[in-house]
This record gives sequence, structure tokens and C-alpha cells, in this order.
Amino acid sequence: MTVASRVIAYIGLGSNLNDPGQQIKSARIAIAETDKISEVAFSSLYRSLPMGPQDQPDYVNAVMSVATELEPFELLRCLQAIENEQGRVRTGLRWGARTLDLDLLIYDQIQLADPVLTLPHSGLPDRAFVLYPLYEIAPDLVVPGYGPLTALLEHCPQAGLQQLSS
Ligand code: ROI
Repeated sequence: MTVASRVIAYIGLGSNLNDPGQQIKSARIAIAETDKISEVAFSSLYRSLPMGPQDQPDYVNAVMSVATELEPFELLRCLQAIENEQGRVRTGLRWGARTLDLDLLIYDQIQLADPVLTLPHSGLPDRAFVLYPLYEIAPDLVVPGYGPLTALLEHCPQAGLQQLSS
């Protein structure tokens, strides 16, 4: 039997429907309570302007780091199960409002381009609502394939992002 060793993964959390702050807090608890996942760090909550269609409410975003024994696709399935449990309805509308979005941002040093999972997450390098919360919990992070987080931040204005709580 092979025993998966513990690796560090980063998860992005976002919501703009049905009490977004509470959605994020509930998701944090659900993730941390999942077997073979333990929380390492959790950023502040941030309010962010919607990326994509503007006729939707502002988002609340946060980033979490976890230690996990789950393989990347197992972790992805757990995150999708939590999204579904918290009432996420997939409308098929691209970039529309959502009750809960859990993105697997980084999994250890893995770089992967699979139809259902891209690692690191393809949106990571240019999303202020991902990069600034990440910096808060992992300022020295080197993003696999992209380099130091600080270099990505230099090209990503903080405009539209407001820290809510620490
Ligand atoms: N915009 C913001 N600000 N935050 C998100 O989490 C977010 N998630 C999305 C899209 C629709 C791209 N826009 C977002 O999936």
C-alpha cells in the first residue's frame, strides 16, 4: 500500500450570492473538517469587484492553505462536493454569479494541464482577488511554473480589492 505523503495545497474561495461572507466561513469549516485535510492558514476576507460580467454583486474572496494526504483529483472532488452541498447551482452561464466557488490553485509543485484540472490554476497569475490573499498567508511563495508570487503581484494592481477582516 502506498501512503500519500502530506503536501501543501492552496485553495481559492469565492462567493457573491446568499450571504457571501457566511458561505466562505462555512466552506472553510467544511474543508478543514474533511478527512485527510487540515488547515494551515486562512487569509482575511476581501471584497472584490466582479471579474467578468459586471451586472452581478461584488464577491467575497479568501485563500486557504491546507496540508493534505489526498491526491490532486481526490482533493478536487472534495471541493466540488462542498460546493454542491452549499447549494451551488451550475447554470452553465460562463462567469455568472455563484454561491460558492472553490478553486484548487496550487498543489505542491505539480504542473498539470488536464481537461478537468489545470495546476497551477490558469486564473492565478492575473487575479488580484487570488494573489493578494495568497501574499498575506505565503509571502515567500514560489508559484510552480510562474516564479515568485511577489513578481506576479508587481503586474497586478490591487484596484477593486478591499480587505474586510484579518
Ligand atoms: N470575480 C471576483 N471578483 N471573484 C471571484 O471569485 C470570481 N469568480 C469567478 C468569476 C466569475 C470569474 N469572477 C470573479 O468565477
